[in-house]
Amino acid sequence: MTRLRFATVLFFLVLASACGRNAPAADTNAAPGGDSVAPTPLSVTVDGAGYHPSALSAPAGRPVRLTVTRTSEEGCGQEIVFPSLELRRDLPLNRPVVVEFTMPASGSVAFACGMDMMRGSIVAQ
Ligand SMILES: [Cu+2]
Repeated sequence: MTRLRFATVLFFLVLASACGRNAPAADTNAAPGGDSVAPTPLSVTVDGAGYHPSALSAPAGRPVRLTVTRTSEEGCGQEIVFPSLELRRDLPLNRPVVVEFTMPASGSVAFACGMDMMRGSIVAQ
């Protein structure tokens, strides 16, 4: 009989430990470690008159998330070109297009329409 009682106690002990999983929840709000940097959000619109604004700035050497929206059928803003980045994007009317890149350590990132008539730039600072 003592053997059975021992087995019963053991059974409940196992059961209790199996249920004892109230460990603190994983910290999902932990800040990302290291040097990951959130991109600088910038936005520009383009219409028949050009880019608005045409002069922007962003921290040197840091990532940029530039949203470009063409708001007019006038002009030739259907395409935006970033010569120094060898980057080219089509701009559908009223549809924001996101361009992500890293700012140079100094100088600026220029952008223009496909024919290099309308121009703008982002200065690294
Ligand atoms: Cu043009």
